[in-house]
Amino acid sequence: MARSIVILTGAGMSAESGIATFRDSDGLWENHRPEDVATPEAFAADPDLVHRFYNARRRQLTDGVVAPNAAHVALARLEHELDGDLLLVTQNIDDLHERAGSANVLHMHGELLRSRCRACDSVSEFRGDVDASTRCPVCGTEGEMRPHVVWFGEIPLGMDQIFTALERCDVFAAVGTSGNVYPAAGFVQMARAAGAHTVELNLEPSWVNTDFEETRLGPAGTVVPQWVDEVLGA
Ligand code: BJW
Repeated sequence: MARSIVILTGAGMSAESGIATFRDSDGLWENHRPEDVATPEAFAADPDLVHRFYNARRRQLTDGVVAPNAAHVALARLEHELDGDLLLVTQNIDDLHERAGSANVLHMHGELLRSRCRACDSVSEFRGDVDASTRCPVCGTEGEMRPHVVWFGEIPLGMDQIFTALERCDVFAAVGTSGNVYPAAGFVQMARAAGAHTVELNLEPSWVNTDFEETRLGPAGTVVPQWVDEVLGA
């Protein structure tokens, strides 16, 4: 029977690829307070600090060291072999889902390899460092480029498409996300209200774990391929 699946991924998805999560003890925000780097106000107050934070993370993506792990590969396989449709909504700004072969990926919190011009609102691919003197490749304005990411207080991307998919799905799975940040943390409730089966795959139960009908605990690189085998075998 054809099925409709929505998968939400978070930082835990990429942890085994060597990309730090946000809130774990060795996470990205051990060294940076969120309000210092992940708000529009922080960027306005200290653009150099924010550019340095994102430049370092961008270099990690482009220096050839990080690569998709078994969980990314399994979700790409699920998309291609499923008799039905799959929307992969990721909160991650890395490109590891695409590198693993996933095609229907929605980056609701933006993408690290793209930058946005605050003067003309264009979004351009940027693989190198960005700083206060970077020119917009579209309008030529200097000093108005910012990371194409969604900070606290900003509206996540693709919400209409996500809400429509959640209303129609019959399976909703969340992988490696702590359930701290909304609206993503509320997707499970929307999917359940629409009648979907809901499953959490995580190293530890998330803040919204009790909203899920099923939980599978373990590293994403182990539990996601097992779950995908079961879904495709069913
Ligand atoms: C493993 C693993 C392994 C480890 N295997 N698992 C009060 C109440 C409710 C909401 C609000 C409120 N006050 C304000 C709000 C809204 C606010 C919000 O949620 N604030 C909270 C702090 C309360 N949200 C917003 O402002 C959002 N916008 C918004 O709401 O607009 C209004 C609107 C919505 C909808 C329609 C229309 C209008 C914007 C949020 C933007 C978040 N941005 C960031 C930064 C992005 C750029 C960047 O990457 O730098 O997104 S913050 C950061 O958190 C990042 C992440 O995507 C996001 C979620 O983090 P994630 O992925 O869950 O990571 P961690 O570290 O928290 O968890 C890791 C998990 O992995 C853990 O569970 C581990 O167990 C697990 N793990 N290793 C499997 N090997």
